[in-house]
Amino acid sequence: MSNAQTTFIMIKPDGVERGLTDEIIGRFNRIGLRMRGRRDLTPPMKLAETHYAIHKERPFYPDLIEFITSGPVVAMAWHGEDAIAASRKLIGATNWEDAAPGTIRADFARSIDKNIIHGSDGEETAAFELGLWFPDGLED
Ligand code: D4T
Repeated sequence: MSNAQTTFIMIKPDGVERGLTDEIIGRFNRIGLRMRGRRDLTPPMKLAETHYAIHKERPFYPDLIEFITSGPVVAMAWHGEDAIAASRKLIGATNWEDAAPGTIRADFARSIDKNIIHGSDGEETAAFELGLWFPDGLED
């Protein structure tokens, strides 16, 4: 049975600054996902606050907003079979110390707050985040 999904992926400012964009895009291509949109931008404050609204009450929220608006990110839409779970697996656990070997965070992240990349954690989140970052829609 097919379960085609589109998920929202963002290379965070630390990933872009460290020159990991092409490496990361290569990994998504290699697991068979297809890019349906890409925006390179420094997130405006309001966009960052809406994206992370769910974390508003958490102690790390102010630093998280400051970090995500600190420089360019690469916002992307990736499509394919079980794209949400497949992407989360490729990315690895939030904390790099718990991330499985060979995942993006295990290979490149060395702190929990600057952890290179974001991926939607479910279908509802993916729909919300894709609408937020790609208000003009996606490519086929
Ligand atoms: P994102 O949303 O960036 O893909 O991360 P995760 O889905 O893996 O993790 P999350 O939603 O729990 O955390 C969102 C974001 O907050 C940062 N963070 C998280 C932090 O700075 N300190 C913390 O203690 C936690 C839990 C990292 C990711």
